[in-house]
Amino acid sequence: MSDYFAVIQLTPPLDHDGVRRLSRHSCLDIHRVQWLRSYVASDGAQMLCWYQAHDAESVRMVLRQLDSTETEAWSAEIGDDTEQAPTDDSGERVVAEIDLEEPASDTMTSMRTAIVTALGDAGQKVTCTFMSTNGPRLILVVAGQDEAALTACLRAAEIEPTSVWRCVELDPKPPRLFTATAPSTARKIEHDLTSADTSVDFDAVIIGAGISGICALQKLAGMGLEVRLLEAASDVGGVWYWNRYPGARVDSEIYTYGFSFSDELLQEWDWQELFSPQPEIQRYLKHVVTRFDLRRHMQFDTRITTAVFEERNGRWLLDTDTGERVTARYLLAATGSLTAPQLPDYPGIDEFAGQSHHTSRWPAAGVDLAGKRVGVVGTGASGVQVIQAIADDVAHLTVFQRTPTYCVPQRNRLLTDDARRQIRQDWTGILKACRESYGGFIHTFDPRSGLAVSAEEREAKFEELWQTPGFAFWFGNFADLLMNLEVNTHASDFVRKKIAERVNDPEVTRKLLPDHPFGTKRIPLENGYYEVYNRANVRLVDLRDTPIERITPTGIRTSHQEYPFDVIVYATGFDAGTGALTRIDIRGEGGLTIAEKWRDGPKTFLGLLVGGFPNLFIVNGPHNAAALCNAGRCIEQNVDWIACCIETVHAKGLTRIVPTAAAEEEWTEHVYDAARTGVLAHMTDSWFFGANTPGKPRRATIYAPGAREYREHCEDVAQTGYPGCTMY
Ligand code: NA7
Repeated sequence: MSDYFAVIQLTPPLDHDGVRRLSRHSCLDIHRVQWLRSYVASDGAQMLCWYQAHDAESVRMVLRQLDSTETEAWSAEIGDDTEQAPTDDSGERVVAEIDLEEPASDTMTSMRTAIVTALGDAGQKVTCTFMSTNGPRLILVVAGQDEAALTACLRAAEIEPTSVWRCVELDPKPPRLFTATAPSTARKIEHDLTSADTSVDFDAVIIGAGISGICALQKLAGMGLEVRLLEAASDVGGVWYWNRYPGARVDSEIYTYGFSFSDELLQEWDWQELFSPQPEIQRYLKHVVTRFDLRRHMQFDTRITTAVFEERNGRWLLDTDTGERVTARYLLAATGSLTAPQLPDYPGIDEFAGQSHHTSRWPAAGVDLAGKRVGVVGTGASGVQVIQAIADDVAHLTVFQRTPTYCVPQRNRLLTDDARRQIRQDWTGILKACRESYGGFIHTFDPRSGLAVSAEEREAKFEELWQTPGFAFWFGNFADLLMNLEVNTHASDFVRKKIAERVNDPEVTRKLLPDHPFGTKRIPLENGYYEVYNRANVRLVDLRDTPIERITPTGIRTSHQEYPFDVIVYATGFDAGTGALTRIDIRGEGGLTIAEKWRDGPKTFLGLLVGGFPNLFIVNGPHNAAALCNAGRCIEQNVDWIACCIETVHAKGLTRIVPTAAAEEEWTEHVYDAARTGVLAHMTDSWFFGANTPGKPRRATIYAPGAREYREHCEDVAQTGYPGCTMY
């Protein structure tokens, strides 16, 4: 991070509260720009701001976003030869802007020192200097309010200032943005729906206490909104609350996954493993809500059953399964994209007499699998984790596989003190790398084509990636891995070879070898998964050869035979992207439900807004890069954008935002077109295209161009005044 300053001409002049609001404006976060200080001219028409950011362009983008026209942003060196303002300081200042003829920075440094010394000798206390590193320009901030005296002193030192103006240094604490008075809990249903009451219980209600909900709550509450978070579960965690199955573990390098909004949090939380298990992540999330005092905004064991947008009042009316009703101006669905569990529709599924559990509804008390006959249906990311975790404990394990997948080694390890120290030291660079990458991960594509290198080099690269932890083989591979089928085939062959090397029985190997292009289905990360099939107590059933016909009271019957079980584990995934939302009765304008709206596939604007559903924001929903992203990183991007959007609506004195039909159509087509490019055009069956949910239209739920391109689209919309959205 470097320091930047900007001189902003205010049109129209803002009052001090307005400027303070800008100093904490959520749009700053979109570009990771931190406002440090501001000096506002007495006539309110001009201000000097000092920011920290990665580059001047980020600052310029923010300035454009804040409607601050006629602005300049300069990278600057902050002078260290100035005096601190006294603590009882009135904050009154005079700013002198000086355009110098000599751009060389060493000359400027000595000139600045000379000017500061001369002014000091003349009794002027320079509190701060900004020396532009892009041009011959110096800005001096001097305590007091005497413009004429400062000008005279400068002239005495043979310096002619370009302009001198009186100002006050503002304390950046923002006033409250919103004014709803929140009840301490949701209310029993009591509203008279026919009343014209436009008040709301809360500025915003968030559905879900997973990482999206916690992130959104921290952000919106920090902006001064009255926020209530409602969660069906009994505690925080979202997927990390529900996915308690043995072996559940994150697939992101954990230090890239946690929240980035607090340096203190980064410093004080010690991650234990490179890829944390579920309990550790849930502990972290509990720590975060306690640490930032967020629990007081949360209500658990409360499922929102109905959400109706009242057009007349411009508010969301929410009913819960506990018989309560709350109203809110904004509704944030932090419901997750892989959270609506899906059981297979096999006949007899309710007749099984033993225990059966979906991986994402695993009993909190655990399930004793020791010495049991266990069947696992499904070999996606969850199935792979549970299979490799339990194979040792159970008496016998039968895996029912419908489609073989490419798994790559996770290479998990314990994090040492040294590793944690290094991560903290590199933190800014790590975040930047994730921000610039395709999937928000630490891995970035090799810019070369897989065809631009020799076969030996390609193989060596594959081997290097294979040895690297995490998704390196997927998202650190050749740039055209997902665009060029020939490159992809080389990678697919490499992984198939690796699988074959690890499995002893050729017939089992045959069943395990995938035939779709690598990376067109979610790649599970594994720790010893393939070796499981060399065990005497493990058997693999290929459902393409012998499909399941029914679940019986004692087990699973395929077209070939019946398999008896004590426990059946359904690792059969989720109604992805849309399921969490369509399972709630959400009604927008004209009473249309979101399930009806999305009958032929999701339609969204940026995957964040939905036409006909004003003030509904979706975090990590369909058509949003977050689903195929390092969730922590992309969710923060989503939340920052939403916060900026809400704040912009509010700053305009308006209360509603909804995308236009044309903008929604355009984004939706863009998402679908993008999913038809490269190897994804094969549309391999998976949740990426809703193919795992019977009866669901085969439409992309993911945003194929990736997190970086997605972010750029979102930023572009915000910077250009939200074209495609109606604010009213
Ligand atoms: P996934 O990745 O959707 O995997 C589900 C698995 O279950 C997959 O192997 C499916 O086979 C299989 N499946 C689904 N329905 C059936 C039926 N009816 N019969 C047999 N097998 C079935 O879900 P996960 O929970 O593993 O992972 C979801 C995400 O969570 C993952 O992407 C990560 O982001 C975290 P298929 O391949 O469809 O033939």
